[in-house]
Amino acid sequence: MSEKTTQSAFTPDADWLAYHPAPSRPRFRPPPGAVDAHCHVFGPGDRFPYAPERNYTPCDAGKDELFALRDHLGFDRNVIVQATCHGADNRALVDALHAADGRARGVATVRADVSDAELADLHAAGVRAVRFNFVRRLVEPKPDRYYHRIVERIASLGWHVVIYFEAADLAPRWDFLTSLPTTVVVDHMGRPDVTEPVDGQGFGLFQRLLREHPNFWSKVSCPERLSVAGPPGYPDVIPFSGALVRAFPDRVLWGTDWPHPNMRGHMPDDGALVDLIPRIAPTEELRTRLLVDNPHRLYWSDQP
Ligand code: 0GY
Repeated sequence: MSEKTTQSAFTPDADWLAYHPAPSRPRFRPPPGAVDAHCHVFGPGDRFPYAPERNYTPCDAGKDELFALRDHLGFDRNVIVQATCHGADNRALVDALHAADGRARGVATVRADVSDAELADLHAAGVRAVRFNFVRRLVEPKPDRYYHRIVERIASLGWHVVIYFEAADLAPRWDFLTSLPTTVVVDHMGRPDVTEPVDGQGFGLFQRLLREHPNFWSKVSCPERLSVAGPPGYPDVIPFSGALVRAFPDRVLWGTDWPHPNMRGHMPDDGALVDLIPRIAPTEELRTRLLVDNPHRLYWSDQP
C-alpha cells in the first residue's frame, strides 16, 4: 500500500485500479425509474479528505462522474453507499445527495455516539440506512452491542441496516444478524464461494437466512468481485444471483458497485454489467421489481 498522506491531495495505492474510462452503452435498456442501488463516491480528496483510519486510498471518483455514468447506463437514480475509505465522515456522500436533486438516497456510516442533530441532517439529505461492515480487510469489526446501540439510535427515523460480510462470517454471526429488528440488506449476496453449488452448504445457509427472516434482503451485485470464470459474462455468478431473484423477487436490489473499490486483476465494463441483468432477471416483471419497485419502496417510500 502506498504512503497515506494527510494533505489535501491523495495518491491512490500503487496497485489501485481506476474505474473503466469509457464503459460501453448497454444493449439492455433499464425500465423508467431504474435505480443503481449500490455505488459510491470517493472524494475528491482535496475537498473531502479520505479518513485517517482507512485501509486503502482510492482514486477520486466524484458525484459528477457518478451521475454521468447513471445517465450513460440509462438509470434514473442512485443509492450511494458510504465506503470505508471515508470512515464515518459522510460529507462527500451528503454533498452528492444534495446535488442529486432527489434522485439519490444514501447509506451512511455513523458511530454509536452520533448526535441526534447529525442524524437529522443526514435524513434531510436523503440518508435512509446505516452500513455495518464486517469485512476485516476493510475495517476492524466492533462488539455486537456497538451495532445494537446504533440500531437504537436510528429506529425513530425508520432507517434500515445494510451489512457487508463474507460467506464464512454468516454462521458465526447468525444470532447477531437475526436479532436485528430492522430491514437488513446484505451486500453482494453475502459473498458466496461460487465454485460451490448454489444449493451447497454456504449459499444454502444464505438462502435459509432470507427464507426464514423476511426482514432480510440481498443485493444481487458484484459478479466481477465474486467470479472465478471472469469477464465479460461472469457465468459462474449468474446461477447465484438468478436463484435469489427468482426466490425472493420482492427483496432483491441491483447495483453497479461503481467505482469498484479494491478490484484486483481487472476492472469491469459497467455497460457489460448492466447487460447481465436480463440473464439474472429473465422477465420484464422480475426486472421491474429488481430495478424499480424494490429500491423505490425501500428508499423513496416517503416520495412518489
Ligand atoms: C464494495 C466493496 C468493497 C469496499 C467497500 O466500503 C468499502 O470500502 O465496501 C470491497 O473492497 O470489497 O461494496 O464497495
